[in-house]
Amino acid sequence: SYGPELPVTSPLALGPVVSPPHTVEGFVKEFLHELNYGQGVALSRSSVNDQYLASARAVRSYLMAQWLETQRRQRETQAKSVAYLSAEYLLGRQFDNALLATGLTDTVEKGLAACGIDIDVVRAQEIEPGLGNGGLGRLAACFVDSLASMNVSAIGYGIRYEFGIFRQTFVDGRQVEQPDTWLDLGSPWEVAHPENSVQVGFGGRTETYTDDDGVERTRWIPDSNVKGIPHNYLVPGYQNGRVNTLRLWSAVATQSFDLAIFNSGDYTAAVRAQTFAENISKVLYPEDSTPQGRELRLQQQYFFVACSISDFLNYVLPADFDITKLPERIIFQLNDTHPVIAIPELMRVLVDDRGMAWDEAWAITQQCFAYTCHTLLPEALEVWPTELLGKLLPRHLEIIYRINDEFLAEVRKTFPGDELKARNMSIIAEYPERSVRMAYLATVAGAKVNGVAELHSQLLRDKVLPDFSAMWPEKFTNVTNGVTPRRFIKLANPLLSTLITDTIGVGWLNDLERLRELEPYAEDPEFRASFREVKAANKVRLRALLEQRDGLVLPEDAMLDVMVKRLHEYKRQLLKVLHIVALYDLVVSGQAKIEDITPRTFVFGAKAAPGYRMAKEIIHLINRVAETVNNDPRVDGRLAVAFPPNYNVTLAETLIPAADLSEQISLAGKEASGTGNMKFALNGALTIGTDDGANVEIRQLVGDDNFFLFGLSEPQVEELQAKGYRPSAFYESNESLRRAIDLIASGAFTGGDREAVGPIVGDLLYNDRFMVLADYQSYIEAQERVDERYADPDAWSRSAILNVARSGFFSSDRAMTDYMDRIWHVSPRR
Ligand code: 8GP
Repeated sequence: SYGPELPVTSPLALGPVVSPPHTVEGFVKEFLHELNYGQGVALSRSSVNDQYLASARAVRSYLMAQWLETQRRQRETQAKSVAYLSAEYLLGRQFDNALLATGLTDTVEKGLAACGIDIDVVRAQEIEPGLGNGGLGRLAACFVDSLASMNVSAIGYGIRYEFGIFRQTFVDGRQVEQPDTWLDLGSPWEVAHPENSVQVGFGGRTETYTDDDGVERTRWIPDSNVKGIPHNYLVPGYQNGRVNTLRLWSAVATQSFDLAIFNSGDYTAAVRAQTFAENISKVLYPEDSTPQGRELRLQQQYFFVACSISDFLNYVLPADFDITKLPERIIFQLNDTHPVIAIPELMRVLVDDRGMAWDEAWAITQQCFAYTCHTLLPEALEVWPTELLGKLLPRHLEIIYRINDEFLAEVRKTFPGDELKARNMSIIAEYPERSVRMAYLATVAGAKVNGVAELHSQLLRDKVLPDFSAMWPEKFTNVTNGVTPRRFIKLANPLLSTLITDTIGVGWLNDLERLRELEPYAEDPEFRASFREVKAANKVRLRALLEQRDGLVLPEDAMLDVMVKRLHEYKRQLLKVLHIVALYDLVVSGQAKIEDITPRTFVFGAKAAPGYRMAKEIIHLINRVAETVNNDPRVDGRLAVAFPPNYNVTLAETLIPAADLSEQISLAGKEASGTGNMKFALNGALTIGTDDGANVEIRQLVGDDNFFLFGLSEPQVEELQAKGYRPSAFYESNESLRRAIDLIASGAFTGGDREAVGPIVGDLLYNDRFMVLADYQSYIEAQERVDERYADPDAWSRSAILNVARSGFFSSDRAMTDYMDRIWHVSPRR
């Protein structure tokens, strides 16, 4: 029940909830109220953290009224909604985003100043919620922002991890992970609703029984339960009055401990249930593209989707909702395979709990899900051993088996006599162990399957799911990723935003194709000069931040060449290292005069999965190269390498606007899309990149002249692989490459220690799965073209401006429009 109908008679209690006035006085009053009555502290005695928490809560009050109104309207219209199911949301800081959405930035700045508080100090106090690993989690955050900003009825569901992505530190150049204690100083942006908690079962067994109508049914009898508590995050649209919900679940025990066992003295046993439960939302799996952590990860996945489905059916939908109409009210978008266990869960709820016939439930389920794949690496496609699944979720395994049986019958009908086809397409794999292929399950059950860039969607159809795309060609579609211009242009790059608005007027922030209107200004010397001033100022801002954050001092007036993304072999940070080492070698061997080298500062940002050995070796090598190059007087600061630890959304927001060159150098066919590539282009960096992921579309849009393409194409990669790739052949035939590798191998960067670089050198020469050596020469030549262009500031600025002007397509608003048209069939509210 949701509060009394009667006898509340006061107009204050009955009227719509009103937000505090949008004035400096209004804010100050709210702020002091939060400080005094929320934090329980006087202004004169308040800490920076008190001030931050009170400011955040005061700003939240403004959103609250809109949030309640958004929900009221949704209950009234019962419009079809999107539920985005994602195990990760890499949100970034909330404070500035909330100020932007509410239009309160100046008001709050003045209000705090009136209280003697510097808003920048308050800003800096916020710890970003790092509830994601990389691209996939950040994409989810961009999408919920766009959905709210486009006035789409949507809800995000996920997990409220107590510890987000680890905090990266370097010790002797090696990555050391520290826990991310983001909740320690309070979490002002969330509203917990324990009264709306949901109970979720695990383990146990199933049994059949005959119901009152004489129908044979199955039920699941779990042997343990966990309670999910919803924490609501407010997702404000950009100055449009809508505030959507991001609902993150945290797990607690159903009874915190067994009092009888506790009294008997066995304390550990008494809290075991509690430990089991609380572990579920304890920590984000710090992996990107390779599934490890087994049982707990599956528990997390089931936990959050079971909570979410129950929440939607039982709380969000009206009590008298006709469940057969479910597809008219909801589409669940599966963000990769992590939430795919939602499919058998919905079947279980419909068939076992709600008594629906199997066929009807299946028809409904097939309309309620759509699946997005974010990878092409085979090792990243999740499979769950049936033994584990059966132990943890016995009923779900039965349901998956039945889905598979019926599906295989269809396959045999479509491809008669082709038993191999049936085996290849089976949701159940038999080797190396019997397991469930989650991507197949999602494809069979989903109304649509999409990749995240044109090339990726094509390869998904041709290479990963060819039999499925032959069987159901219309199921497959593409939606190229996008990024939110609110966070990644307006907030991250206020100077560029002002320049754009001064030039083309307002309105581009939620209609990003309007950036096209900048195109003619690429030819305008005055505009180019202003554009360069913005870039220069952003570099100053970055220098100040890195000095204060990490004690790193960057040289002035150098090209800023940036590679930020997760550390993975396929992304080829090593290729970047080889380029740096080759330049360094030119200088120290006397082959080039130092004055002839374009001054460049190379910036890396990258976390490696803690269990990914080679990735950690590469981090170590980058740090060693940085140390050597930065301290060599012969280089004279003209080449410098900076590797600030703990790259995250907050750092990206200062780093990307300062960049001149964006490194997008994955082996063709391996990067599904990339989204950093889009952020750089939108902020006026030029890309050096392979024909991979969304780079392909960036290049098509910005034009070949404004993009430095290099490397093998995907078909060429395939061809070389088929022919038999021998990296050592490239080593032997390319002097610059050989010298660079030899220099590394000699221990020149590791204090003479050759063993420290052994694994990397050995792998490059004898394995090189991602063809670093094959693309080396082409990369070096492209970098020479970069230097040439950079030597002509007007030519460079022209290209940079055209990058901005022609990248409006990469707004996540456009991506949402594509999802709405091609997959969800929902429209924005008026
Ligand atoms: C990433 C892709 O690597 C990146 O290209 C893409 O831009 C991003 O998703 C958003 O679509 N993929 C993953 O993070 C990923 O696949 N993670 C694990 C589930 C395997």
